[in-house]
Amino acid sequence: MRTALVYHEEMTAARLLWDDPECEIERPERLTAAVERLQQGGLEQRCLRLAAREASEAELGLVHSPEYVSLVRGTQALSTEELQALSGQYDAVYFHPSTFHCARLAAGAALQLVDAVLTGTAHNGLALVRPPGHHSQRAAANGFCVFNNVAIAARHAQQRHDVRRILIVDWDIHHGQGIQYIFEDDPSVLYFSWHRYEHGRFWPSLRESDADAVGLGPGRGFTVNLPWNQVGMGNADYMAAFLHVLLPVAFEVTAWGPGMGWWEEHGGGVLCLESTPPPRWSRTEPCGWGALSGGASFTPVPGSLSPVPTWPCLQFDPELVLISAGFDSAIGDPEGQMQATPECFAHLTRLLQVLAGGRLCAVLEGGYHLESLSQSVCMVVKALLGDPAPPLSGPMVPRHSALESIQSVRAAQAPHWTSLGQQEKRPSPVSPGGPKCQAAEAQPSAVLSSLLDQLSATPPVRTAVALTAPAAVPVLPPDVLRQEGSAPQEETQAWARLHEALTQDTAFAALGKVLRLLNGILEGQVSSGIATTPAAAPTLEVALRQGLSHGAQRVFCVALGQLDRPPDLADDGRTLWLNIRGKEAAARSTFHMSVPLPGTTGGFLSCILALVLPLAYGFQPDLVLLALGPAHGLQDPQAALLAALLRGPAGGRVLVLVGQGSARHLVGVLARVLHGEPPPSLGPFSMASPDDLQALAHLRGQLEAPWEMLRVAAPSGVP
Ligand code: Q9C
Ligand code: ZN
Repeated sequence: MRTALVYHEEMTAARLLWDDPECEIERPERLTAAVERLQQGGLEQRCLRLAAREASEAELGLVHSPEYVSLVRGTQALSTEELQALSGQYDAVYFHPSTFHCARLAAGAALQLVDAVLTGTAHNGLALVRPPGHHSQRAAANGFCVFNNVAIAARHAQQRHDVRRILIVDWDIHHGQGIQYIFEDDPSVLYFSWHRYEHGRFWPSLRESDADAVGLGPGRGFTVNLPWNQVGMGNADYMAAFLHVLLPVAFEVTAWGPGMGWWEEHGGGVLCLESTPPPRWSRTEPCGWGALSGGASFTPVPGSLSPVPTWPCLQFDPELVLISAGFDSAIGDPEGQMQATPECFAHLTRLLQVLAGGRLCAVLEGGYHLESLSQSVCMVVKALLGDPAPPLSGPMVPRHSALESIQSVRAAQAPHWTSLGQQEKRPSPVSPGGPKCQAAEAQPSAVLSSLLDQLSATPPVRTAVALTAPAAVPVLPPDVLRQEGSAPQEETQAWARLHEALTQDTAFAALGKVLRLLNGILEGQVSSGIATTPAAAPTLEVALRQGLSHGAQRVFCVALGQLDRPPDLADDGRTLWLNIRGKEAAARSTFHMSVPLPGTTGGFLSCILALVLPLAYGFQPDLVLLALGPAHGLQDPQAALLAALLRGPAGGRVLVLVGQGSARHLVGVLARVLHGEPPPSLGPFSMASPDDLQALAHLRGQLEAPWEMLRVAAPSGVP
């Protein structure tokens, strides 16, 4: 992955020239600390370094009024007293003689990043800038922000690169009301923000920061606000917000965009709406859930009923993802007062990397605790570079208040997004033992120092592939290791005794290679691997037992196709077994469940986001085994998405077993995503079927007491 890092030292010039406790946290050291840490961690050197340029006044004019731009230009010549007087006209703003230059560099850095990514010079990147941008409005500075860097970059991408659908993810802890105002009636930009809100008591204390602000006119549903009503939100809360709110919508928006005809779920059916972008909604009769499945191409007639409206150009990917990357949402920050640890930002980045073909541009916003900010920035850059993300620490139990927020935003957005539209049944009560204790307040200093070691601890080999049949050599990325060696003969023999099938020649040879690969993963020499085998079921069992006896505390087994859990395997909480296949959804125990493979792309996504990943992140495994057994039924892009996302929960330690009968092409596809490349698009969108959703709802009902990451609403009973 080529990752751009855009920066310019001159952005450290602006600083506060008078006493103002409100503004003093926005200091030049924010940038120097982050850059220094990137250098110390050897990360800066791995990036494509780009010096920021100034945005032109025409580019600033994509978002700001000419009068406002001239006003800011004029601040270059003002005295300190005049600067202070002007600053006082805005909320939480200071000007410095270098502010105009810095703010033009900040906007220019965002533009350069977008240009690099959209021309293919880089795959993704980060712009380290000040002043920040997301509070700034058409004709007003606000909250340390002068020009709206991310909004300008979004408009530029649309005008200069012909990109239409853009997702902006604002994980800064303040509401980027500036971005919201700029795009609130525009369905070509989906704006997601979470923010400290405390029922409106926290700055900027706006009514329109609440969950029921969903956008205006044609932009309804394209503003998604997730207000946090308590401080102390942590890793579990942030991950739940992405899995249960942002990603379902992000995957769905990519399917329905300007230029393509518009569809809206209504009372269990689908309405065909005006085509692009609709000046007003014109409604027709519902045509049923199946309306978006099937293969025929179709030209929408606004206001008409459409029989089989699957669209040949409907792709799952948005064309570009911009992150308003503020780190005042991280632990230790005086503004946010939240608990999320720096590695959480690697996981959030990883989740977004499966969108838009990996075209991800992060632009710094806030972040005022220098150590927390620097480590979080490093985590994002590591994730952008494709390195495995360190596992999340702390109990993965979302807070009650977080679940209330998630529930309210899902309810507010349900009319606009089919994947949030299915009303949840009453959430099940808290577990019999009483509510699990919430994450104890972690000490920022302890968390931040222990994390330092993890920055350098990356296995020397990222991906290794062990093949059985030399004839079946797939196309592999150049730096993927082709592993030829095997485990010692005696070790392989000992395990082969477990099953008759493993003593047979090719199965035995494959087992030796699998054991060698697995040992490499467990010992930290290799991050992830793929092995082919003619005997998937017994080989999976051996890999599992070997993992458990060689240091893994918990192993998550995701078994696709005909792969049953070994009956004599202890159900002691060290193995979580999820089978994806067959007819029925069943939780046989807390650690053994099965779900049918959904027949639609929408159903498949729901299965991953609402079931597989919440279980995986809740279990906190140190090894993931993904096995594609006989009749697994997965298409290559589905397998790739699953593998890409399963790199998250166990520090990148994933072993994929591919049974014989799967095309060799699949091995190449999997190797690329395990290596950090974005998965290919899932293809045409088709909505989840009622049966698929029913199966998920059934499992959620049975499992959300022990697996609280499955919850999308606060439990009834005890708060
Ligand atoms: N007394 C960014 O993080 N604080 N801006 C106001 C009210 C202003 C934050 C406190 C915080 C601005 C980009
Ligand atoms: Zn902020």
